[in-house]
This record gives sequence, structure tokens and C-alpha cells, in this order.
Amino acid sequence: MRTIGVCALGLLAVPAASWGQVINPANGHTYQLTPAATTWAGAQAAAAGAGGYLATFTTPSEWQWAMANVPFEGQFAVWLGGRDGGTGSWAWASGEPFTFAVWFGVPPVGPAERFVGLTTDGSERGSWFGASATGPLRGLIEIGAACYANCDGSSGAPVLNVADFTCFLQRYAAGDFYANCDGSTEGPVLNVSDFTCFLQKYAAGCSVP
Ligand SMILES: [Ca+2]
Repeated sequence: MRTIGVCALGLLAVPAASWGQVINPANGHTYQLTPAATTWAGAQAAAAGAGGYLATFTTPSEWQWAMANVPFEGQFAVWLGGRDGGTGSWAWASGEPFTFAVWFGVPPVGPAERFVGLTTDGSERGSWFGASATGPLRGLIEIGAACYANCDGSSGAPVLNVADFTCFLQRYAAGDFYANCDGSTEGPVLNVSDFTCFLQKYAAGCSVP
């Protein structure tokens, strides 16, 4: 008997996890934490695996919105996507211009302070700091609005094709937090709503690589 289908996949047991996602209505981007604390590079890899990148606060309003709305899940600090090439010239790994910062005190300098962290608890909450690459911290992932459905990360034309469906099914079956398209936080976190969500995002297209 063949039972593979949306309904059968919807019954797959997926462990409960903290996958709280929020969408910023101003830019349509999704923000969520990496599942585990790791190095800055590890967090960046996890962000890429989720279809995004370590968060870039390119405007004061984006930072303010995140501090008010992202569930930081008890973390005292998280990685952002900024780094210093060693010359005191900070940059976002995404390539966006680094035009704004909320350093606690003076801008960090030195080889032990080249990766940007965001303080998410205590009296310095909201301020940024420089840290060594090791952490470990969880990372704040930012996922662009139009590209969630580009599951396989392809850049050719068309960007969205059947490979993205296969990719989504595989990641769903694997319990990958990418598949939690609707951002639900209560079990089962992965269910049929995530298929509906994926289909809607696929239909909406993916115009920005
Ligand atoms: Ca951003």
C-alpha cells in the first residue's frame, strides 16, 4: 500500500524544538535563532542551511523591530552577520553596507573582537559587541522575503523548479527546521500547514537571489 503523500508526511514524528520565527512587516524578512550555540562560522553555515544569513541590521528601525519582536529564548547574546577584516572596517557578510552600529561603548578593536554579537539580555540589551569567532553562541538568522521557496539555493533560471519541492520534502522528512515554514512553535512543529505555507511561498515566486 502506497501511503506517501502530504497526509502521511504530516504524521511523521518530529521532536519538539524552539523554532520561533517572526516576520518583519517592513522588509518581509523572517528572523529566527539557530538551533544550537556554535562558532560564528558555524552559525553562518546554519543560517545558510535555513535559506538565509546571519542577521544584518542595516537600519535603526530593523534593529529596533528585532529587539521588540524576536524571541531570544533566554539567550544572553547571539551572533549577527558582521565582522571586522582586521583593519577596523566592519562589514556585513551578506555584502550589505555596514552603515549603522549600536556598539556598547567604543567600537571594538583587536583580533579577539572581530565578530559581531548582539546582547539580548540584561542592562546592555540591544547593544552590539565584538567577540572572537569561537563563541559559542546561537546565531540570529535572517531570511529574505522572496526566496524561502528556493530550497536548493539555486541561482539559475528559473530559480524555482521541481528540485525545490524535492528539497522541501527531504528537509521535512529529516526534521530540518527549515521546513517549519509557518513558524509554528507547538507540536508537532512540522505538519500539513508547512506544506501549504511552502506552496504559497513557491507560488508567490522568488525574484531576489
Ligand atoms: Ca537585514
